Amino acid sequence: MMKQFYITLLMAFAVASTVAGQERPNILFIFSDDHAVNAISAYGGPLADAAPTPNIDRIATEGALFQNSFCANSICGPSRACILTGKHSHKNGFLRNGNGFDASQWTVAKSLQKSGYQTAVIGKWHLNTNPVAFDHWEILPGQGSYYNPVFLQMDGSKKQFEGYVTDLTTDKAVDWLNSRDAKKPFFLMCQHKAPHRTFAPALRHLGSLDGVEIPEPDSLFDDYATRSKTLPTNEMEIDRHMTWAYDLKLRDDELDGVQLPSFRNYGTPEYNRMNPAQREHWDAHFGPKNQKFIADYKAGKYDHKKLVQWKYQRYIRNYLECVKAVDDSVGRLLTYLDENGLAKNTIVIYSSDQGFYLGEHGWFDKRWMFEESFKMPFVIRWPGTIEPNSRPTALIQNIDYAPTFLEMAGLDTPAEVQGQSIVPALKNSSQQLRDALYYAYYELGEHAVPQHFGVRTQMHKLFYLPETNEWQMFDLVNDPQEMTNIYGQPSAKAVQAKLHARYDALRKQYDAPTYEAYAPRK
Ligand code: SGN
Ligand code: CA
Repeated sequence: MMKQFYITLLMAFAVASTVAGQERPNILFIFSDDHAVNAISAYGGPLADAAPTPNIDRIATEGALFQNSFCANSICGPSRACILTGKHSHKNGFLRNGNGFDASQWTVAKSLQKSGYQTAVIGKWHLNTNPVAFDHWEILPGQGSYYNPVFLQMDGSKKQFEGYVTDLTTDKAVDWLNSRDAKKPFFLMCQHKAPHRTFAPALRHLGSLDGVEIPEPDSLFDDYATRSKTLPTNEMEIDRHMTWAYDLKLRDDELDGVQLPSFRNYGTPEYNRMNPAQREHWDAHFGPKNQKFIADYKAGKYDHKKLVQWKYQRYIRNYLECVKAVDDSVGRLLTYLDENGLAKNTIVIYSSDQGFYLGEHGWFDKRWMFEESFKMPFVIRWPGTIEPNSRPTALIQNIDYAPTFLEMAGLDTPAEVQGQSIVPALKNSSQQLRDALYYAYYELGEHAVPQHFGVRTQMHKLFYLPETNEWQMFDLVNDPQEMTNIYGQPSAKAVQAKLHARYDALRKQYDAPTYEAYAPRK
């Protein structure tokens, strides 16, 4: 009798959700590349006053800003694969940039599309196989280019477009929104290349931070003492590894005979792509600044410290100017939703594939499980469900996005998915979802960051480097900049044992491979 009652109830529910199907929320996922939380003003970091991001902040004001959002593997392709599959890298098979995404596996796009969502992805993709289960896609080949970029088309052709990549990606997203079937809910991934290396801003933003004071991070001159012995051999220092022409926008033909200490020379691929008018704009901005720098350098005004400071300022200004166009894009999309009556029933998310070093520890790039690159921004607006100005503290990870989207769309999550829906934390910002996160980084080459595997709780972090057999442990409350490894310290003993136990349990839970399975070949 009772059983019959439940079956009837279930059937009624199924019918109701089909009817309500038309009401299912749209999901607008705006995603950028290498955008650190410290470069989003809503996160309140040290750059917030110098370079505000009003449009991204608007999402946070009208919705939620997750304070503890992390990636599973701090690198581009792997992060995207985690998002699509809801699984850690060793399960979705995309462990390193350069792998090919196995598009035959389950993805969230497949479920959404099958259930009647219109799906599209525009912009950076970086998975080396074509998107599957997207009704529409138009993606950048590989890393893509900033100026006059090429986009891969669904018919296999490549088309070049005049303009700036962030603006073009937004134009294409808007075009798709205009052309979609308005009767169906949509899932749109609008994925920017910016502010990824080579940190090339929209021309209209060049110089927009001139005269603005940009503070240096405390650890710009980190000496890497008290942590893994691998840190000094990483190749991501602003001091020793930023390249003059490629990263710092000082071309060989502007050096006026000066020999600058340099790591490598990758040339000026973005400058080479520009048309004459674009180059004129670029040169009007950088030319006089470069001339002054070279003259001062010749006059002996740059000691080592000053040179690093100059590089940091040049880098951070370009990076933050790139962010401005991303923020403009968010603003355009929010306005589009407002003007088309879509704001109420569209969930808007802003995130980025991983964080980035903005001079912290003297670095650029990412990869490490240290906070700056481990953290992913995650701001989300869902009118009626999320209280405005929410600041959830739950530990979330990119493997959670797929099950979250499924719950938003009223769909079941396949058992193989390892992440969990964050919807409970959207409804209640003090809701916790887990007590610890697992992290795994498998890359081999560029920037010389070694493989490492770890666990993070609300207050601590523990990770292991198989190549050097080193454990690193940090007290995130008392040492938020992670300057001192406390592994093995007597006072850390109890917490250390607990972290080891959580780490082992998570590796078991996620069926993590042995360290040897993907170790670099000697
Ligand atoms: C490129 C960059 C690296 C960067 C990787 C990964 N070099 O190879 O600096 O770490 O991408 O970035 S570049 O000369 O091509 O700019 S990721 O975000 O795509 O994972
Ligand atoms: Ca990236």
